[in-house]
Amino acid sequence: MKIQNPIIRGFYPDPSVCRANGKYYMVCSSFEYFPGVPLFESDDLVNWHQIGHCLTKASQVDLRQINSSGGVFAPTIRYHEGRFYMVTTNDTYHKNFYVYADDIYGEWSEPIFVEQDGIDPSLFFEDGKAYFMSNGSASDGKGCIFQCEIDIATGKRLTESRQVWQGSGGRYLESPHLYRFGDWYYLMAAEGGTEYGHMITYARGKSPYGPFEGYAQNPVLTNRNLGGHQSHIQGIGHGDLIQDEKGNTYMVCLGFRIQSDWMPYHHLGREVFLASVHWDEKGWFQAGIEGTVMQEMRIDICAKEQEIAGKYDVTFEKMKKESVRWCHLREYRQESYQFTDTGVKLCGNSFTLDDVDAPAFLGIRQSEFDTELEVTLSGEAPEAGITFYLSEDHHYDLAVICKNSQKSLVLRFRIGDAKMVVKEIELPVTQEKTTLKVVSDAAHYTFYGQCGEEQMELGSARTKYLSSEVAGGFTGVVMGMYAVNPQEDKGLLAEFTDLQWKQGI
Ligand code: 6LW
Repeated sequence: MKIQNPIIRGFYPDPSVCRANGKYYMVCSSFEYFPGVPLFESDDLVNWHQIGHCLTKASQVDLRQINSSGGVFAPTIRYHEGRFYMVTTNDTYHKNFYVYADDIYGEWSEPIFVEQDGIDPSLFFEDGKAYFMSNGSASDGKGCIFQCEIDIATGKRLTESRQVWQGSGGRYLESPHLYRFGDWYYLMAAEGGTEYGHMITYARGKSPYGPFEGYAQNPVLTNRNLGGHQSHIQGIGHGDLIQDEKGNTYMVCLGFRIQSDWMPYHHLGREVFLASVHWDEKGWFQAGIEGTVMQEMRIDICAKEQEIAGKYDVTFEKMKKESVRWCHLREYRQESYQFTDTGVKLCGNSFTLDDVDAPAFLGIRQSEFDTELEVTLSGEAPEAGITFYLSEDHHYDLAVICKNSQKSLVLRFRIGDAKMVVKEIELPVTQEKTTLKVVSDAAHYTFYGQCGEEQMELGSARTKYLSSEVAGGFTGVVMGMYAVNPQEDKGLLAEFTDLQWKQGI
């Protein structure tokens, strides 16, 4: 069938996938956002819906005051003897840990830490043994994959951490996953860095520790040689293999959509792509279309008609049913969010969007370039509004500020060290409600606000200043409703109603 990539759209990087009980489960990295590690379910690998998160309690992951793009890095999900395991790194503290759940819809365990350094940890189970691998540096300073056996009940290392593969020579060897297919063990990894040179490589050997022989045609999957009009999908890498019950093999991986030909910027984050895998008679595999990933691909897969996941309307009514999609910055402070029948009331604290902390922020990922958002804001919060947020240093805010009972409509851009108020308009004292509106395409956000009866265009900003190429980091744009309340006066609330965000219009 023909599928449309990405299969999960918006900021959901570093996918890992497993199969259990006739379904597929996928996890992605989440960095400073809480809850951590979004968890998806699928019947067919093509249509995915989010069912929750793996890290839902502060006791499982400490994200307090971590910089953006710190925190939860690439996770791996595996299913073994009736139990799901999710292993990841809190990069800010350089700690690898896993949590487990017997019921995929239930809560995950407290973290179990493993004393092996590196990022992108992964697990492989065989014959009563649990192998743990992550990336690291060899004694010569070059990247390599380390592996040890652990006691899966306690996380204790049972063997020394051994160097098992040094990759094919690309920089930033990461994302190792070990598999057994037939008589061979396959070690797959990413190289090149999660940028335009990103790629997936692999090697195979006769034992879980190798020695591993690299695939002669590495990289097995990359879009690094496709420029300009050849593909707007770039940065393909960091993948995981999965077999269906018939033994067909597929790969999920990350990639990103650049804005257009010759506009090598991406602001929607790294997203999830699907590619087919084909085996040759010697037991090596190829992936994708001649080793590349395209937006539209014919894949030999038996799936329901694809629902393009990013194309949905976000409304409060819809989000009541899909509340797993909301996210917060670093911490969830329950007292900050009061859901009502028609929307949400936010009680701000003293933190602003510029702080490396936990402002009142209710976010949802932007999943398409073309979007149209409208929301009505009322209440007496000192500052409240919506933000298109990449990091504490890069965000565009459209807000109502209330000072001495005088409300003003404010458009403010934060682009690194440049912080500017682009427009400030006093609102009539009789105006209780303000409609805020943002229209985006691949290149621009345009901001509108209501003053009296009039809806005014306040300004526009390029999307590229919220891209990883400009701002750095590993995240993508999240739209947040937020409030700031310097005196932390609990009576000063911001009420958001009538949210409508059409994506993929
Ligand atoms: C992740 C690494 C990577 O840990 O980016 O794309 C890092 N690959 O494997 C952060 O997502």
